[in-house]
Amino acid sequence: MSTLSAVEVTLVRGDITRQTVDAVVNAANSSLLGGGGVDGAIHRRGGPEILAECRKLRASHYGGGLATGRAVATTAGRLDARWVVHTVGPVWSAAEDRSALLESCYRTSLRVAAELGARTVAFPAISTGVYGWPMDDGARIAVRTVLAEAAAPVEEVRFVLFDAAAYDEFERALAAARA
Ligand code: AR6
Repeated sequence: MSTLSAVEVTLVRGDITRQTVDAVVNAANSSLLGGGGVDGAIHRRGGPEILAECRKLRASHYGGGLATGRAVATTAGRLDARWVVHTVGPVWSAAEDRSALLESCYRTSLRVAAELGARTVAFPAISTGVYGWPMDDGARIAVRTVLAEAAAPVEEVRFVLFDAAAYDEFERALAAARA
């Protein structure tokens, strides 16, 4: 069992595409070819270089797309970051517990970022938008997984929350995890 990491976990309310970090995590879909929400914002602000690399990934190792819970990195284009780590969250289901897949998104994205040498990593609240995951549970899984898994060279994990409600849920989850 891992102890609480020395990695600093911070919360910011705002737009993930405005962050200065080494790696920005994208809540993508398995096509890797863009979409709405965070994905749309990252491609819009990051520019066509990101999509060009995603297309290359689809033409090589990821012909069938990126599986749910997995992660892969590309350039960050014009974002103030070195890499975008694309991950595919699970769609929320009331009938089936898909928490392990959401945990896997955070764990695998952290691993990919760490392998690249990232010291600062920004995450959105994966799956809590179009994919319908309840914010309280999504925040709990995000915080718990990052506290357990983040390790050197990562020094800071920053959750970038789009609105006050999301920020409050993450604040609650972080306080509960540290209690
Ligand atoms: N910065 C930070 N957070 C944001 C931003 C932003 N610029 N924009 C939205 N959010 P979503 P998902 C919040 O829908 O649920 C895409 O079409 C948003 O309020 O981006 O994993 C993909 O291509 C929510 O809390 O991702 C996939 O098809 C959270 O980020 C699908 O959506 C995640 O919302 C993925 O759905």
